[in-house]
Amino acid sequence: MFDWKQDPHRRWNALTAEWVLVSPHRTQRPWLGQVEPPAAAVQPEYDPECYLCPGNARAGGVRNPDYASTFVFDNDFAALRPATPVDRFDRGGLLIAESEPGLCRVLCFSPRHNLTIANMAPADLRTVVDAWVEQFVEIGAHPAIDYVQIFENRGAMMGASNPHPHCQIWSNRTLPNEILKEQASQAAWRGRRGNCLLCEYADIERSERSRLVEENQDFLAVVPFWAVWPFETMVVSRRHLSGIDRLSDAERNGLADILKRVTARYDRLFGVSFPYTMGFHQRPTDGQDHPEWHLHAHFYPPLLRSATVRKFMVGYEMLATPQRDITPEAAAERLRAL
Ligand code: H2U
Ligand code: ZN
Repeated sequence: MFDWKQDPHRRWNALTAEWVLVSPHRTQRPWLGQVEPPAAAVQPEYDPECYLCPGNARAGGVRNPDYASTFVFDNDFAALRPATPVDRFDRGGLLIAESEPGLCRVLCFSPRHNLTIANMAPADLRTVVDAWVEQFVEIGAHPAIDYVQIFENRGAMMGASNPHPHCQIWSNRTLPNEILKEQASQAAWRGRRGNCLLCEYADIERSERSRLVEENQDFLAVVPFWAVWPFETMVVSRRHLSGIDRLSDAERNGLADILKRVTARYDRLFGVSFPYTMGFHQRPTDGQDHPEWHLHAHFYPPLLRSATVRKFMVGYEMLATPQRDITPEAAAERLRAL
């Protein structure tokens, strides 16, 4: 008989319409590969060298104000610029390029250089949620901007250039690849079933419970059935809403609460300030209603079996299909146990 806990199988990602290969029996294999250096020692509250700390000068020479809460500024090395003229290039339908206007910002979560989401007071984290909403609304209202991507790269292993807790906001004229995939799946589901894909998914997860990591009145956090990264999680709103701007006052607190709980569990997993890339997925800001969209956040942490052994997306995964060893259910169980 087939054993879903042991035998190789593939799982369908209903959000991106892609498969992931699951090979649980491989968790036994030995590791002689790369070991990451241990994470940097405890950070100070204020670092005179940090370009995000209050009062310090940034790379371009601008000095940060002596801010006391959140702080937003236009990225000094922005990947996208608002004034980019519209242009298009097409050579035989094979060489296609388009100019891409957009806007990039950096948002510091607090003046404290060492205060991560996992350790923030709920009221301060709520202020960060408010800032996310404000940025989403303000940037999304720009007629040339159809998508606002809010994301946090946490930890040197994820390429974060600075340990000072902050996120980035990249926004642009067209829909990014991941958004296009999720948009297509959610719209198709709504067209076929007249219902929301993630509402139905959340119902299944809440009744099965095997992949549930955290839950409060407004949100749940699961290791998705189709997770690729070993300890990947998805935070989903319980109510059907298309974006963070539709959160009620209580739900904003609920979001702060679940993010703190999830990141605190991550930190406890391997006893380090856990690295990850996190970001929100929500409706495009193209002026349409987008009832198919259901607000959620993805956490993609790179760590595999300890603070120093990471998963590499290479080989078969680059050339064929992503693969994981530990099952999502086993990962959820480990995160729940902490
Ligand atoms: P990470 O989130 O990957 O750490 O990147 C931080 C961003 O901060 C990065 O996009 C910007 C970089 O361009 N930055 C500034 O805008 N000003 C600076 O003085 C240094 C870094
Ligand atoms: Zn700092």
